Amino acid sequence: MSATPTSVGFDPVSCERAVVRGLDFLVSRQEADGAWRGDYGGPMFLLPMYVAACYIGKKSIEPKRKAGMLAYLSATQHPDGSFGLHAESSGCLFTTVLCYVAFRLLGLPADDDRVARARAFIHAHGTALACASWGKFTLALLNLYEYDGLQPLLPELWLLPASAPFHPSRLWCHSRQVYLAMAHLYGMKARMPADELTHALRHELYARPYQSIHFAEHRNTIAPGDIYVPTSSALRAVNFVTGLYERVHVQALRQRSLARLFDHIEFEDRATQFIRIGPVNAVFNTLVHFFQSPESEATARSFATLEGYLWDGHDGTKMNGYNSTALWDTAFAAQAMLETSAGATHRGALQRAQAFVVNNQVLEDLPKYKRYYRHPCRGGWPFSNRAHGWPITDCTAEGLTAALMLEETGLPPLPEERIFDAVRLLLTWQNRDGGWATYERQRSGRWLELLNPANVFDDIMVDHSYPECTAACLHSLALCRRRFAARPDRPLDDLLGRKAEAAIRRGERFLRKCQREDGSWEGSWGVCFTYGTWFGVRGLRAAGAENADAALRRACGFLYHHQNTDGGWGESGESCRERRYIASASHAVNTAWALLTLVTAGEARDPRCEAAARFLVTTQLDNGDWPRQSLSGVFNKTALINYENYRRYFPIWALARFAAAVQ
Ligand code: LAN
Repeated sequence: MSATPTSVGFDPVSCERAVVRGLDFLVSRQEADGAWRGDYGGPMFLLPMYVAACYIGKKSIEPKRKAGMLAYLSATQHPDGSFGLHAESSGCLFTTVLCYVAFRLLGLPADDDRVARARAFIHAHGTALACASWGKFTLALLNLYEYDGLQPLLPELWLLPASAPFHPSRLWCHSRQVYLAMAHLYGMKARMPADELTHALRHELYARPYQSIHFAEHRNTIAPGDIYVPTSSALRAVNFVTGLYERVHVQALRQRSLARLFDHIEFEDRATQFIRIGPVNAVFNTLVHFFQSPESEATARSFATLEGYLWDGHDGTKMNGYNSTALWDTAFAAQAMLETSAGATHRGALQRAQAFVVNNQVLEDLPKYKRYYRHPCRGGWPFSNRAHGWPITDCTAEGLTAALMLEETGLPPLPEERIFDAVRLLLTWQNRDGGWATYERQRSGRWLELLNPANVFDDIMVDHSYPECTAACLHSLALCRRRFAARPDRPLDDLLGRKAEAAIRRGERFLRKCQREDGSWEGSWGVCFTYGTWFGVRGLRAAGAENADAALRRACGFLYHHQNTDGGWGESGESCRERRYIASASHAVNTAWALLTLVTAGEARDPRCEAAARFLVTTQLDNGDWPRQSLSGVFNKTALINYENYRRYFPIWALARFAAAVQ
C-alpha cells in the first residue's frame, strides 16, 4: 500500500493513446440530443410480462418484433431448458414459466424443442404451481392460474390512515407502484377470457387437469430455486388475516378502495406522461386501464408508451429495466470526458451533453403531490429524462455534478436558481441517519422487510440510506459549495453555507459507519464491493478526508487484497446475492472502479495501479471500446442488469485520472 515509484516498463504513451481512442469511441456513441443510452436488459421477467400484456390487450406485435423477441428468449435459455432470474443465471421457475408462456404467445408450437425443454424443467420443478408470487399473478391475469391461489393483495389497505405503520405509502416507491396496480387488478379479479391457446397452456403448465387443482392449497407452494427471501412468520400471519378478510369483504368498501387506487394510478399516468416509474408498473397500469375500459384513450396511450421500453440489443429484442438510461449515462460520460483532453478535441460533444443535462432537470413540483405520497420534484434529475419525471437522489447529484463541471469549461451555465433548487431538494432528502435513500426519505423501519412477499427479491419494501446514493449527494454538495465559495462577490448563504456543510458532515458519518470491517462498502446497485467502495472513497474524499485517513487506507487494502494477478479485478454477480466478495476473471468495469478508487485515494504511484492501468490498456479493442463482459448492475440483491455504457466511460475515466496523477 505504500507509495512506491512507478516501475519501469510502463508506457504512458500507450495509456494516453487508449484514453484518446476510448474517448473517440465514446463520442461516436453519443446521440443527436446529446445523450448516451444503452441496452438495459438483464431481468428475465420483463419481456414475458410485456408479451402477456399485449396478448391480454389484443395488441398485435409486428412479425419482425416477434422474431427479435424469440431470438432474445432463445439466446437466454439455458441447456437445461430453464431461464434465470436474470440473463446470466439459470434455474428460476418464475422466469421459466413466464418465458415458456411468452414462447407460446409469440407463436411457437408446444412441440418446438425450446418449448419442450422449458416444459420439462417446469415439470421437474413443481409445475407453475410452484413459481414465485409475481409469476402466479401474471398467470392469473392470463387465466392460467386461479385467484384463490394467490395471497390477497387488499386494495382496502389504501383506505387506512397514512399514519398506520403498514400503510402502502411507506413502501419503497417501486414496490408501492407495482403493488398499487396489482391490488387494483386483484380487487377486480381481472383476467382475460380463456381461449384455445390458454386452454392448451393450462394443460401444458400443470401435471394434473386444471379443473382438478385446488389452487388455494398452493398459495405457499414455492420452488426452492425461487426462494431468496423465505416467507417470514409475520408475513404468514398477515396472509392468514388478509385471507380471512378477503372471504368476507364488503362490496361497497371494495368499490371505494378501487376508486381510490384508480385515482392514484391516474396520477402516476399524468406524472410520468404514461411512462410510469418502471417497467413492471408500466405493464400492470396498462392492464388496469385495459380491464377498466379497453377502448379508452388511456389504454391506447399506455400500450403505445410501453413500446418505449423495448430495445433491440445484440442478443435480440428485450424489455429494458427503465424507459432509458439517458441522464445517468450522460452525467457519467460527461464527467469521464472532463478528465481527458475532450475540452480541446470534443467541445461539441460536451456542449450537447450539457444541453441534455440542463434540459432534463425537473422544473416543477407535481400538483397535489402530497396527496399522492410523492416527495417534491423541483430541481431534481431522473435516471432517464424529464418526461419520466421521478427524480432520484443520486441522479440529481450526478446531474448537478455534471452540469457544474461542464460549466467550468466555459459552457453555458445552469441558471443559479436551478442550482439552488437542486441543492434544496438534496437537503430535503437526507435521512435521519445522515445518508440518502433512492427516491424518497426513509418512511418506515426496516422491520417492514419482514412482510416482503416477492420471494425472489430482497430489500424491496423500504427505501433506506445507501452508501452509493449518499456518496453521490455528498460529492455534488461539496462541489457546489466550492463553486460558490470561489466567488468573491457573494458570501455563501445559509443554504450552501451552514446547511450544506452540516449535511455533508452527517453524510460523512453515515459513510464511515457503513464501511465494513474489511475496508469495503457493499454496493446495492452495481456489482458489488468494487462499486460500493468506489462510491465510499469518492464520498469521503469529497467530504474532505485526507489520503492518510484510516478509512481510505482500509479501502485500498481491501482492493489490493482482491486484485487478480493480471492486474485487474473481477467480481462475480454472485457477490450481491451472497453479500461477500466472490472473485471472477478480471473485468474492465470492476477494474476501472478499483483503479479510480485507488487513484482518488492517492495510490497512483503504487505499481499495482500501474498493473491495473496496463490491464485496461491491453484489453481495449481496436475501435476504442472494451469487450462486453458479465453484467455490472444489480437491484434488490438478486437481479443483474446491463449497463452497456459502463465499459465505455469508466475505463477512460480511470486511465485519464491515473495518467494525470503519475505525470
Ligand atoms: C434502478 C435504476 C437506477 C438505479 C440507480 C440510480 C443507478 C441507483 O443508484 C439507485 C436505484 C435505481 C434508481 C434503480 C432501482 C431499481 C430499479 C428501478 C433499477 C435497477 C431499474 C429497474 C429496477 C426496478 C425495481 C425493476 C422492477 C422490479 C421491481 C422489484 C419493482
